[in-house]
Amino acid sequence: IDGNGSGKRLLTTQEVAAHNSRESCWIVVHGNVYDVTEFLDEHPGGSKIILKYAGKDATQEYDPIHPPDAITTNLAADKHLGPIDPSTVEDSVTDGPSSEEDRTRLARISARPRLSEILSLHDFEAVARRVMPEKAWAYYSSAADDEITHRENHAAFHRIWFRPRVLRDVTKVDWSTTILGHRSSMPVYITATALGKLGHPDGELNLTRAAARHGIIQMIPTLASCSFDEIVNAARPDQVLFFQLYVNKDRSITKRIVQHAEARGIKALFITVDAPQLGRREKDMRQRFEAEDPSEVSKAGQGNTDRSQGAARAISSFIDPGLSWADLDWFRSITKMPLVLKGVQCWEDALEAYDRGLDGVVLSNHGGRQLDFARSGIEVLVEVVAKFKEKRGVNFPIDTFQVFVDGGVRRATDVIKAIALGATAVGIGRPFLYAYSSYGAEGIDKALQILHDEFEMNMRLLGSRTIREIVPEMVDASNIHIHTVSVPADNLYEGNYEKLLGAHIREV
Ligand code: 173
Repeated sequence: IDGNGSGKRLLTTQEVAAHNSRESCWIVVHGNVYDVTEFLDEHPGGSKIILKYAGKDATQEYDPIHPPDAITTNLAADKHLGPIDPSTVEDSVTDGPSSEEDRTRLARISARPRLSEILSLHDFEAVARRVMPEKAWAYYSSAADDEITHRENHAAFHRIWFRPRVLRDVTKVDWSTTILGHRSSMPVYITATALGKLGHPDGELNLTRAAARHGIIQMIPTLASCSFDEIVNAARPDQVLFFQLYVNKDRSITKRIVQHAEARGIKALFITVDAPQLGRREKDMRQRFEAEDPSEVSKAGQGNTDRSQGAARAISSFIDPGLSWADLDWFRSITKMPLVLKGVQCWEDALEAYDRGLDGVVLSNHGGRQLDFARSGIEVLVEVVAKFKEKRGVNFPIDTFQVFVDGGVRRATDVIKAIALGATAVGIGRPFLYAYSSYGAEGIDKALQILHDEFEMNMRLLGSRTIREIVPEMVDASNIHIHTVSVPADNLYEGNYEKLLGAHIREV
């Protein structure tokens, strides 16, 4: 017995390495050794991924996709074998098996452009695609089916044009605003995205710290890589945070999560309503499939979890597809936080939310990751605003029911279009992930600085000195519902299509 406080003997790397098979499988996570032999077939992500690390340190693979305490709470205490003896740990163990890929990646990282060369949010995406771990890129960038909605989300902004005003003394312009009653330095919030550590070891904390530095609001995701408390602890005492909620089939778990969030000072609850089942993201699924070693598949193929759908689907099985309007009264009864529905996609549901006394909606299709051919949030905004006026005499923006949009936002002009049409603020997700995955904390600072610069210039050019002065008359969205222009190309279909050839005329 060593003096490590656990009452358990230190284990050596060599001892752990001997348990490297389906018959006896030990792994190391955060310096502790676990016997996962009997857990293999219960693992929601399948046994194969664990077996890849049998007898080795799995921390790097484990971290992005599990809450820090997942292994200690899911494994019986007698499977916690004790700490590893640090003096026996060599680099080769912690490096993990993907060092080949890591080496190529390091070379790419050193060849990435200087941050000063990055001029727009698009640039971060171009860099991220080259420097992120392949799996992370596949996961973040993927979208549902043919990714038509994913591309339409950005393309829809191309159908809105400006009607600027001139000669308005725009020496001073101010693009700060309030979101659900809280100050924000711009009409933008960091929306929830899962698995933040896939792109950078600090994961979501990159976003929390940047939100503090730049005076904007972060929406913490249910499926963050960092634990909820780690994120809240990283925030400044007065920092405003929202929380995105996936509703568990077990409502007592959801109740605990929601009430804990409220107790920790979270200012609004965004209930995700567009993901009763996770969409098929084929880029993500194919990447995993191709990375598989075919010999391992047959050896490990005894589990009954469907592993072909990637990690996201495996960890999302707790989400309740039975969630319905009838549940909303219950949410109202367990929390005083403002309730916002995230993922509303037509005026009928927005109006239902309004009539039921909710505090707002996010017009969103989940970054194109759910129902392909769902319309963009910005298009839905136009119909929501028109119908609220027609049916309830409401003129957005109003304080008592705020409308948000996310999806495809890359420029301050995209945000300004949404504000002009009646949105309170706009959510940005992927571009911030790409920024910190490519350049860490400095990357996200730069991304936010770019947005600020774009706001300043575009407000001057539009003739709006404040957010209130960005009015509907400043945009022409009359073509927003016309889908015959700028429909994105169907790349997969076109790639497979074989051209018809004319009659073959023989040379004479
Ligand atoms: O879009 C997503 O990938 C997402 O929301 C999610 C849901 C469950 C698990 C992981 C990610």
